[in-house]
Amino acid sequence: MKKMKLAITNTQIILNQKQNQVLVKIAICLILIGFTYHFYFSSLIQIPPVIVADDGPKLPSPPSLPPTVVSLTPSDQFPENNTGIQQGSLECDIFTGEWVRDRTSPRYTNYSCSTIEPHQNCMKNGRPDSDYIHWRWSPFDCSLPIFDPKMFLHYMRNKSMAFIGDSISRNHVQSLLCILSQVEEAIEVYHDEEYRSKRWFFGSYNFTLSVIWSPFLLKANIFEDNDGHSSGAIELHLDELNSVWANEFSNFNYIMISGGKWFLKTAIYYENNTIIGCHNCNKENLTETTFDYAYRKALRTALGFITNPSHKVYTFLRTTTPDHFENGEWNTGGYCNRTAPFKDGEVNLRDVDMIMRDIELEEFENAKEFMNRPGLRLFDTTRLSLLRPDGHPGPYRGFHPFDGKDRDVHVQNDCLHWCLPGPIDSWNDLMMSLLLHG
Ligand SMILES: *[C@@H]1O[C@H](CO)[C@@H](O)[C@H](O)[C@H]1NC(C)=O
Ligand SMILES: *[C@@H]1O[C@H](CO)[C@@H](O)[C@H](O)[C@H]1NC(C)=O
Ligand SMILES: *[C@@H]1O[C@H](CO)[C@@H](O)[C@H](O)[C@H]1NC(C)=O
Ligand SMILES: *[C@@H]1O[C@H](CO)[C@@H](O)[C@H](O)[C@H]1NC(C)=O
Ligand SMILES: *[C@@H]1O[C@H](CO)[C@@H](O)[C@H](O)[C@H]1NC(C)=O
Ligand SMILES: *[C@@H]1O[C@H](CO)[C@@H](O)[C@H](O)[C@H]1NC(C)=O
Ligand SMILES: CC(=O)N[C@H]1CO[C@H](CO)[C@@H](O)[C@@H]1O
Repeated sequence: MKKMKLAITNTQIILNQKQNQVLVKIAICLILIGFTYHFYFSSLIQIPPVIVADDGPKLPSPPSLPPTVVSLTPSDQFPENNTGIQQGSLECDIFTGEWVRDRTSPRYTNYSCSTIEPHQNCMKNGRPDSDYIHWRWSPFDCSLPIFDPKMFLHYMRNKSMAFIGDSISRNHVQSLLCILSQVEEAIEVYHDEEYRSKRWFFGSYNFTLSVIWSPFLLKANIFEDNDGHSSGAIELHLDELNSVWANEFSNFNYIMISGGKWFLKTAIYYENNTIIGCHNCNKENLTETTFDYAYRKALRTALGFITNPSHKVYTFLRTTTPDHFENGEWNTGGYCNRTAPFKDGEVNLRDVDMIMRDIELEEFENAKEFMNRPGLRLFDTTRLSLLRPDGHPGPYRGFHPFDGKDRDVHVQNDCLHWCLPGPIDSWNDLMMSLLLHG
């Protein structure tokens, strides 16, 4: 079979260039941008450099952080094994495998789950094919049980879990909510003004689930209005965390954090409150700095905080999510109309995703080395996601996009987020497996 490769195109997927009005409107809800509203919190809450909470600990400066030996008393142990659920070690690398046919009906539908956000509700939006729903991730060397919502909620009794990242994190949480709704309908107890951060409560289990929008994990000033129109480069503080999640960090038992595509944007980089460079600015007096520097620094700052011995939050670090735009990018007519998964070897990671994942792996290993306790896990979904070009909304991010229109009319495609139900549901199988066999 002929090797199919996704076009390796410009790594600058997200451009902050001024678009004409129409494109700007289209771009609002979009894709790589996720949500492009004014960054409400970080511009209001200024945190002093390095210190996150008023009474919080100083950020260590990895990688020179010395391995601090602390012995945990039993009550300090991770909360993962106080449920009586049998735990064991993973039998294999669950992230290496293939997508296999799954003829059982999907775990939820647009009927059974009422909380699917419109842009990911492909069924309701009229996507004509449904084959993409009938696959499940299967590791080569061991079996991966299907996520058991009852067991998960039992496990999470009296606990709190947060997903911290960009709109892909919200995509993941939605999948989890839909699956859990088979057992209990969560009550939404909080949302921010822009509906980017939300919190739900499962009353019968005293379980709190949050999603916190923090696409950089760092303190960032984002100058975009409600129409997604940028009036200036993002100001990114590479050595300061976004206080929205950092101040609340110790209230969580589990977190899933991730970085990603936002780091490709035009941004001015700060360290110690001083400009140290700029990505994509083309300004003479600013040193052009590549995004990988900022990405590495961001993960190092975040992981340095997380692995601080005074913290004991079980943490998943999710690797980057590849998109599947073909014959163009999100803003240049790219689309994703495949209807079946790739097989291993049929597709290669693009440069930008490879660079990001390599940084994630290196910083993860680096952080793990300095942490002398369990509770930091790599959630390495990059490659298994790469194999699913068929799982994106494409034009069906909108409601019946072609109704009353010529099929050739240009419709904005989303080849980054995932349809619900869809491939991202398997991420929960993987998460459960890691929780049980951590
Ligand atoms: C669910 O999707 C189907 C099309 O697959 C559509 O006919 C129906 O109206 C949708 N229902 C809801 C409640 O979204
Ligand atoms: C949950 O908390 C309640 C009240 O503190 C306690 O009675 C119960 O044993 C706890 N359950 C678990 C599984 O920790
Ligand atoms: C709910 O869980 C919290 C810990 O997250 C605990 O402090 C509280 O007592 C629990 N409440 C009940 C009613 O079990
Ligand atoms: C950070 O800046 C302050 C002055 O603003 C300076 O005193 C301090 O030495 C700087 N720290 C580092 C690590 O560069
Ligand atoms: C760069 O030059 C512009 C225009 O001269 C000026 O406004 C800005 O403050 C300069 N930035 C730095 C970091 O020197
Ligand atoms: C995808 O779209 C392209 C361009 O419109 C078309 O040539 C191709 O046949 C389509 N593929 C599928 C599987 O529909
Ligand atoms: C890893 C670990 O400590 N697992 C234990 C969790 O709790 C069950 C029941 O108490 C034990 O059997 C496991 O050994």
